Amino acid sequence: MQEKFSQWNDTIVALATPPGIGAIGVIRLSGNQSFEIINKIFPSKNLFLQPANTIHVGYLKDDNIILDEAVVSIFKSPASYTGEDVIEISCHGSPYVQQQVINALIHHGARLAKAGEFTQRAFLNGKLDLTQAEAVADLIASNTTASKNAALKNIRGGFSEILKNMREQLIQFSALIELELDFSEEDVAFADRKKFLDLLNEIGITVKNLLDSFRLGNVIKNGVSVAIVGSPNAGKSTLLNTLLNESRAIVSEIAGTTRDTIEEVININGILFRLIDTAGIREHSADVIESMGVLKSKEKIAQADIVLYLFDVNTISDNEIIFFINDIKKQNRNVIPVANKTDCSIEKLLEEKKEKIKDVVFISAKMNTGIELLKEKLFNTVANNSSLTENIVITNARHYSALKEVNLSLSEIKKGIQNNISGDLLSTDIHRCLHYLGEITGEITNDDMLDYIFSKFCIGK
Ligand SMILES: Nc1nc2c(ncn2[C@@H]2O[C@H](COP(=O)(O)OP(=O)(O)OP(=O)(O)O)[C@@H](O)[C@H]2O)c(=O)[nH]1
Ligand SMILES: [Mg+2]
Repeated sequence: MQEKFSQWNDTIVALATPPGIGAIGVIRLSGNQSFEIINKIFPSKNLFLQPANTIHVGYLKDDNIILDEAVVSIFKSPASYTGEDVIEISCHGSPYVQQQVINALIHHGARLAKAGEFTQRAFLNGKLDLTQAEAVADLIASNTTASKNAALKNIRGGFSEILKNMREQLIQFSALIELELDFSEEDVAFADRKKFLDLLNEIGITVKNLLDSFRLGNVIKNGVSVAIVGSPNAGKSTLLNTLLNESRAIVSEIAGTTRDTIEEVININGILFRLIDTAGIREHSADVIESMGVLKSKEKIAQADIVLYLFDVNTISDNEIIFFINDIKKQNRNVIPVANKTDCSIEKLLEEKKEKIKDVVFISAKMNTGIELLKEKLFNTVANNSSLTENIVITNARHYSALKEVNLSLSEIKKGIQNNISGDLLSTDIHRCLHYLGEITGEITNDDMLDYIFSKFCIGK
């Protein structure tokens, strides 16, 4: 065991907390010489002799000069984040002090860690698989409940567990088929083809669900862009302000107030929505700047995940509304029709609109009515509560593309069985599938890919 954890001769060091002034700063040290190095600057006791997972207060000294008074936590290999001997020094939060301590550690034999190197070592030491390591980066970058939960679930190994099960089941069959090859002259079948097909179908469903979850995964990770569009004066900027609960955009009774697009972010039930207020669209404007704004609005429609088509329910004709909605739908956009200014309309008109415009949401942006319903609608367009809390959601494009390959190779295997192909060809197909599954968890990988993945981490993680 010890052998495995000494594959690097160097000990790495980095600041684990963000650079800058803070209450404390944590410096992390990992490697074979961690204790030797810390002992050189922590004279009050020999930390190597202390039990694992304990903390110690004392002065950090170099050349008899006090650097800081710090708290030192010790973790012994293999029971640490990286699997190596790890020391975490919590010193005072002055960038100057931290730099001095890091310099002293380097002076005594440590080397500055590269981005993600601690986690890379954890992965290479078998402490986590690649999906878990990637989830660590996702967790650090998470900014909503949903993105945090998705990352945490993956760190705990939910996704890895599913992949591991698939791999094990496939390996079992693959072994039986290979056994048949050894007895090829006797024409025996150890692997029950019918059972294998059932298993492939079962795995296929799981893979499909994972692939389908990527759309939601993308939303969780990157947020949803929502363009608020409509005629001038419909109340788009008012709606943006109401949704944000602040006076962000200029509102006026002059048609053509908003010229450039304005983007702001809101969090609805743990999902980020990027709201984009656009210039009101009218086709014939003599104003050059307004026309440019209109062009930009159309561009935003093309880029948005969801289009909120807002109209003044009291002034616009049904034909105009339907024409606009169809126009957006033609661009394959998800559109939510929103009838505004219901505070100055009569009940009968609203009833009529409800009948004619499918799924219309009634609001008054100015009076703040119907806004909760609109938020609910936005949320439901991308997610429902159960899939956010219960299921494993794929948020990583690398996993997604490997799973697509898994899916393809599963179909190949199935086709092969149905066509009664020979055992060795079947075995090749199964190995291809296992290869892609292994790529996701990192069982099959190469240095370039690892360097690429870990370079996206921050220094000190
Ligand atoms: N009565 C009423 N007036 C509203 C409502 N929402 C907006 N208005 C008014 O409508 C006018 C236009 O509002 P804006 O939010 O500037 O409209 P806009 O769609 O952003 O307009 P442009 O930027 O010109 O395209 C302002 O005078 C608002 O106060 C509403 O729900 N009820
Ligand atoms: Mg506006």
